[in-house]
Amino acid sequence: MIMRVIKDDITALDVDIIVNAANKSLLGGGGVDGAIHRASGPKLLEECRSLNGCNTGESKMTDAYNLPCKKIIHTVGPIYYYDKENSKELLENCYKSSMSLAEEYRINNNLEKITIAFPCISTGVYAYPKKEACKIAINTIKEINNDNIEVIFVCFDLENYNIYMEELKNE
Ligand code: AR6
Repeated sequence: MIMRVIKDDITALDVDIIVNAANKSLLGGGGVDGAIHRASGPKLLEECRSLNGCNTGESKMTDAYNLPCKKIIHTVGPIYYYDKENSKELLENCYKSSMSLAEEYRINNNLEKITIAFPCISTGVYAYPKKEACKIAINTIKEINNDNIEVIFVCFDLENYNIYMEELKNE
């Protein structure tokens, strides 16, 4: 299981799949979602409109249009103060459902290995405590233990980057 962390803008990455921290409408928003829609272009919104939204913890895949990556997986993280005691399971489900879609993509395209890049889901507007969210991300990916998918955690802010560096040191 390869996991690593970088500090970067996820829209710039030339990987197989990037994950978007979207909302249930899948029709765009602020934060990483806004950045992805701006960089990908209007065709992304058009495709997203056809998906009829997405439940919290679930994921849907689209093309990447003007982005350098090949596909985008849109997942909906929990809203920490709204989803409350279900937040942990819902955040785990985001990583699980995204990894399932990524594995399906890998198999359908006869690829030996792929790389997926995750943002720090729910740790912005949705206010999930960063350290807890980081532990959930790492542990969920570790449990899935898929050697054919390289996972990159993409941190935009220095605080998340330092947390991930610290947590991954112990892996
Ligand atoms: N690349 C990588 N990470 C980024 C980027 C970027 N370009 N921009 C921000 N981040 P947020 P959420 C980081 O708020 O908490 C949207 O409006 C950011 O520093 O984007 O899941 C959606 O439409 C933070 O660590 O997502 C939803 O309504 C992380 O991405 C809502 O926000 C997540 O922050 C989702 O909230």
